[in-house]
Amino acid sequence: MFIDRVKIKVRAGKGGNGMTSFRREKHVPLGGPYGGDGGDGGSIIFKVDTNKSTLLDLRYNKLIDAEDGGNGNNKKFHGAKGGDTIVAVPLGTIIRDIKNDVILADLIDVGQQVVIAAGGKGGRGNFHFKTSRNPAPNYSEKGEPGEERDLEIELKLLADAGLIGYPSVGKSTFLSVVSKATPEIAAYPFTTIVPNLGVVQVKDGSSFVLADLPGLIEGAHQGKGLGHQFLRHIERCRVLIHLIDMGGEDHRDPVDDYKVVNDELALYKLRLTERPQVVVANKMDLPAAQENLKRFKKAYPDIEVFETVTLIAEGLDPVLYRVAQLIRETPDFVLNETRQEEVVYRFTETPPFTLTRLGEHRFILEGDELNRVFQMAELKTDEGALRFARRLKLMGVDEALKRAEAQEGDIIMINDYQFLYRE
Ligand SMILES: Nc1nc2c(ncn2[C@@H]2O[C@H](COP(=O)(O)OP(=O)(O)OP(=O)(O)O)[C@@H](O)[C@H]2O)c(=O)[nH]1
Ligand SMILES: [Mg+2]
Repeated sequence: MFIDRVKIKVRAGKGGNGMTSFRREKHVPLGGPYGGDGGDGGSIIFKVDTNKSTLLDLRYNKLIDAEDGGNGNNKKFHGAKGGDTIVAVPLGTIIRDIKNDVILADLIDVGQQVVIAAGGKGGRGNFHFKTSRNPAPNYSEKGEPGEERDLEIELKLLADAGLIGYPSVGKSTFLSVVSKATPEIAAYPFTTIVPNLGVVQVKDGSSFVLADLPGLIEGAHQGKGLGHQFLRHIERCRVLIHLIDMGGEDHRDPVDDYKVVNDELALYKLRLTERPQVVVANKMDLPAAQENLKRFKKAYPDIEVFETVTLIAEGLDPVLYRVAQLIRETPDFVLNETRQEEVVYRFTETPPFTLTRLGEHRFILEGDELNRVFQMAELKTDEGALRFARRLKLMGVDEALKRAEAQEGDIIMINDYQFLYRE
């Protein structure tokens, strides 16, 4: 099965909690803070694997997570780092964050890898918080939550050139004779139901990747219009090879076929008709071919037409030279998405918190950054709670509450917790 679009959730590992402990040894009567740091959580990393050609593996994997970091321990022992999870995907995979609608990665290089969700930092142990004013801090940090994202993952094949045309015109035969690829070839339409790729070595020393795509037909035959869903794989091709069955098998008219396929390309949004096309008159061995070609040239006098018999590999070299030349001359087509490599986002454009009044004496505080600070806070000790309060103040929460005219004793909710407001 060829799977080229899936939605999944990824959740990186949480950082381990920092430890609160004190040195207790016979010969050290007043031991200082001695709690170790938590280990960082594991990250989710996407990596190109050239042995993969579809996103099938991801289909059954709705949630991908990574290991949590270990908690810090006594005697300043650090918790273990959580293991990363490596997700292998085919070349040409695009990863989009659904919530923020941004492309996180466009994996277009062999071996390329990108951190898609970063593991949470380990919390710091209490010995980090030792100051001259507070030589024995009775709190430590909890681990930071790992990043969590909903992703849409899409595969767009990376080929320099793509074979297009009506069903049964000989596209797969073409690919099989110019490369080592072995696509299925048969005398019925829609033999090819998944794209095939092959590497073409041109005799001038250059080479390019060629995609054989399922046959295209008029949108009217939608039940059979398999090719349409594969059009987006053409988006990345610089050059199209448009194959025409000049023999007119299946009682079709090659002059018509050519127009119908181009019309279908135009219906698709992404400038497919602007790509240079190499027009190939195939099946020139069939009886009606010469006659049809004459009519074709009359109908399209300005088009350069290459004549081939792909079945016996005749006439192919001139086509390949031309394609290689056009690939060199044609710049990359900029898609309607910005291409970004190796980026990890922290979405700072969202405000650190929002404050909403729920009732006369009740407010709720929400937001990603606020939540992160809350998750890392150690609220069991007074000192820890105080530190949390200070961090909220730094974020501007106190200011916001004042502006919202909160009064002494009002209830402030964060997640499921309730705090009393005191100035
Ligand atoms: N006579 C003749 N037959 C050919 C030639 N090239 C291919 N064929 C035959 O045409 C039929 C279809 O060939 P394919 O290569 O499977 O065609 P396709 O365009 O990939 O077809 P779909 O995948 O179904 O869209 C097969 O029976 C081939 O043997 C040719 O140059 N001359
Ligand atoms: Mg085919």
